[in-house]
Amino acid sequence: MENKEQFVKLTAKALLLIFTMLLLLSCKTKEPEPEFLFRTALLVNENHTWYKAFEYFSEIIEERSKGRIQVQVYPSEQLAKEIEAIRLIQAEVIDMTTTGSTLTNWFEVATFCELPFLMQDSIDMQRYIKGPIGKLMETEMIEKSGLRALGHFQRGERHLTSNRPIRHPDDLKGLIIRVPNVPSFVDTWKALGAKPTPMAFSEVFTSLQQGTIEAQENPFAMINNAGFAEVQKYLNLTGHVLSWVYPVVGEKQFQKLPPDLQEIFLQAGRDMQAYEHRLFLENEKSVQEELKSKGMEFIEVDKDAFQKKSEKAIFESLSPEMQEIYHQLKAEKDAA
Ligand code: CS2
Repeated sequence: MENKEQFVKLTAKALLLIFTMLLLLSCKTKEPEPEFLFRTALLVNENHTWYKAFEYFSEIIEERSKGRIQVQVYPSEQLAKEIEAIRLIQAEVIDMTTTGSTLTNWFEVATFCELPFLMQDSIDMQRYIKGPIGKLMETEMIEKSGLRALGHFQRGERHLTSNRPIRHPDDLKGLIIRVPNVPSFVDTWKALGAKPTPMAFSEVFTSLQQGTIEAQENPFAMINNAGFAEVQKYLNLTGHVLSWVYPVVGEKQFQKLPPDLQEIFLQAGRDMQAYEHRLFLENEKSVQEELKSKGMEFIEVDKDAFQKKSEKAIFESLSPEMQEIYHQLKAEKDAA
């Protein structure tokens, strides 16, 4: 008798459990599934302005498309490293990322968005982005790499970090420095006397910690974001590159959107750019102090010596066609 009662109780419990699970499942299926899902691989972590900008993009696009488009953002190269991300977007496995001069591996003209010693200030940069070179970059990007630029993110100057102070190129002798997978970066640091090693961004921290590399170079924001102050003592103010990156979407994926959603997508891209720029300017105000408070020592360097020693190698690394563009850009700059 007792057994029978227990059996009934247990069956009732089991039925209740099954009922609840079915209810949950049915609730879940009632949530509208997005018609279009865009997966984004970023190299920075959640605290960086690029990540925050993509979060914003995701919010506004979901709202404006009334849930038809959803954007998922994965930080810290969790989904893919930069080069891999580009290939995965081309294969339509993922859909969005940020990239810049790494695209030189697909089309040469991309080198100009991050060529050492080319741009001096944001005025130079804006002139290039909006001028013929920027237009050419965006068309080549679609044709040669299957990516569409949704705007651009302006970056701060790149500086060298290390565990011994570097004031002059002579101090670089044999220094193993990580550079992104960008040919002009390799040529520049070779000419300066260091040993450049191309490596994905997410591997840099551990490699510095383990001593397989001794130095790296990036803007203040990235140095701070990646926690390099924990493994690097000196921030040598080389300011050797001023650059921008593009938030991009796979062109094939973009073309699958109906015209009304394409419009929403492009407008959200423009809004994301403006949003990121505000965050970038805010962050630039405090980031140097933050790095100092984390123990980094800022070192003034002989910038001219760096430029003079690498200029020729940088120019010679360009194909004749790109050398022609280089001259045009310099002439434009002098005329401005
Ligand atoms: C980053 C990149 O990997 C890095 O150091 O700063 O954004 C780098 O500038 C790129 O590879 C650009 O395409």
